[in-house]
Amino acid sequence: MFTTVLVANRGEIALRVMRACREVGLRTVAIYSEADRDALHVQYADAAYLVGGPAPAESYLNIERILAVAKEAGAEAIHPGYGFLSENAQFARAVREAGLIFIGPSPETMERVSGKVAARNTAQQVDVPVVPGTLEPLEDVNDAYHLAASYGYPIAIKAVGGGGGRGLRVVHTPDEIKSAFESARREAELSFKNSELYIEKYLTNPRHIEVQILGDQHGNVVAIGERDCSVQRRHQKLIEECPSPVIAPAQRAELQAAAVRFAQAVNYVSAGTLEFLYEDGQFYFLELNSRIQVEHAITEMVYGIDLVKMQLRIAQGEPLGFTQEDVRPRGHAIECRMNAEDPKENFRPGLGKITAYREPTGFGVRVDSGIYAGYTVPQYYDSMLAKLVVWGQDRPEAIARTLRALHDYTIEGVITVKPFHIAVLEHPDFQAGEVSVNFIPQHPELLANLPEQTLVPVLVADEELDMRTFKVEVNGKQFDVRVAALDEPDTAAKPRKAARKARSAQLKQQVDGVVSPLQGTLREVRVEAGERVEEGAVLFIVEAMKMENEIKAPHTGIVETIHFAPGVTVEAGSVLATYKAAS
Ligand code: MV4
Repeated sequence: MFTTVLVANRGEIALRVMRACREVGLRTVAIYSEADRDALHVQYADAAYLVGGPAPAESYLNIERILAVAKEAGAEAIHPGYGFLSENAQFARAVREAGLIFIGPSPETMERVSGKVAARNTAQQVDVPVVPGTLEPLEDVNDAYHLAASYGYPIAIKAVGGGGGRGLRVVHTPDEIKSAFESARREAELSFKNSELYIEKYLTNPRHIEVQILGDQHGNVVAIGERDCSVQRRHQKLIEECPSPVIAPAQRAELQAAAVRFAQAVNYVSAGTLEFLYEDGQFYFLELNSRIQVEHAITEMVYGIDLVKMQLRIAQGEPLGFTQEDVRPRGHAIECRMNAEDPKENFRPGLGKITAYREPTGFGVRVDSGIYAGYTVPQYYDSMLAKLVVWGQDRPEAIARTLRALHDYTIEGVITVKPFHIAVLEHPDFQAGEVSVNFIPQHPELLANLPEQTLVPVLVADEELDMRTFKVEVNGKQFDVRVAALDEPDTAAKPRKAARKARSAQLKQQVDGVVSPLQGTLREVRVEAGERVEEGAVLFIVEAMKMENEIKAPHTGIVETIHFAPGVTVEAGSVLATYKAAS
């Protein structure tokens, strides 16, 4: 039995886990990085501990520090959320060796499913269909030639340690094999420190369908329906729905039975997901994800099961308490991931300060979010800010309600994928349920027709409010109260107010300058004051989310002033340079 849970994560999932803990009477401990001092999960937890610098390696991936905090805070169990350490068998083992409970499957199970070839073998042994392909890693490139000829082109070369599309190469003709094999091998070695490759027949237009499972510590396993996650870009899901519009009850029973056989073969405990490709009415096992997933909430809406609470109960040693016959779907649910990305710029992450924020509400609408008005999105983490999860009696009602909720959703100050979601949900192919993993590339007009999202330029780095913390005593109890001076007539506030007024006056005139569309670190300044620049010339490099972004001259002219030096953090909307007024 445990009474205190450390949540080794951040953002909406940390909050999601803590809410479940509260409901079952568990104390919660948050960890946070230096970039997350103002994050919601820190405010929500019963206790919060700083674990290190902003980089994930220093904080949310810092196993030693996390275990030390767990000990210090009196936590007896750790929930890893998704991402970060959630599928790290070494972490799960270290948690166990520290005498704590890892809320998830055993490290032995995680190791059994992380290798893709081993997982394919397990699937084959328990009669779960896999994509035609090899059941052993390739010896060399000659293997690849022979096997490709026997399966027929196109083929996929994949990394044994792979996932998320890395190390994946599609080969259409024999003369492409050698270079695809070599580059896949290099990428696999770099990404996974495992250069082993295998081959599958490439399915050209599949859907991505996944099955939710739950297993307890007494050998009981149930499957809780499927999710259709076909609307993706660069292997990042954007829209998911439950159930899949193409799976009828008989095939659902087949998929669920296959998932349960697989889970039992690997002694699966806790929540997990089996991923399948689905084409021409057939499903093929890809991999088992040994974590709670981002999109778990649509399954919760349709099946009425709190999956995170089940994870907590299972970790306490409780039996599932229901059987496969008790698992029945009701209605339809859709999730839209609310990412701070520009869909018109290849989904480039665009961060910044949330200037206005209002969540939709009403029947069937759930928002799991990690943000609030006034929050500055840090550049170090995933660009998903929140999830909109909507339930309807049937698919058309769920689509209509999701559209309504999207229109009711205000997020200002950062560019988001909201217009993309609206366009997909209004698209006749989506409404007909006709989607595949190639949906976005197959509909270039969808992105082309989206409205431009522009940020209001901010001339200077946004000044901080005059925040002061007072220690106060109320009814004999001490509190720290953080107070923002917004409109006081006293001495300190006056110049700030004046500065703000001057700035808004400048904004109204619209600045003729070069604006950074995203928050990040200014890496390079390639222009000097007084220089004449041509439209489209790269003037600045801003790094965010480990990606370098070129900031180009919006028009030809003479640059008069450069407002920032390399190395500083600039905000979304910051004017990096201004043009000389045309005379
Ligand atoms: C495939 C495939 C077609 N045939 N394997 C991409 C990431 C990894 N999880 C598996 N992926 C794919 N494997 C065979 N044999 C097509 C994809 C694929 C894909 C899969 C799921 C969701 C989106 C995708 C986008 C492109 C390709």
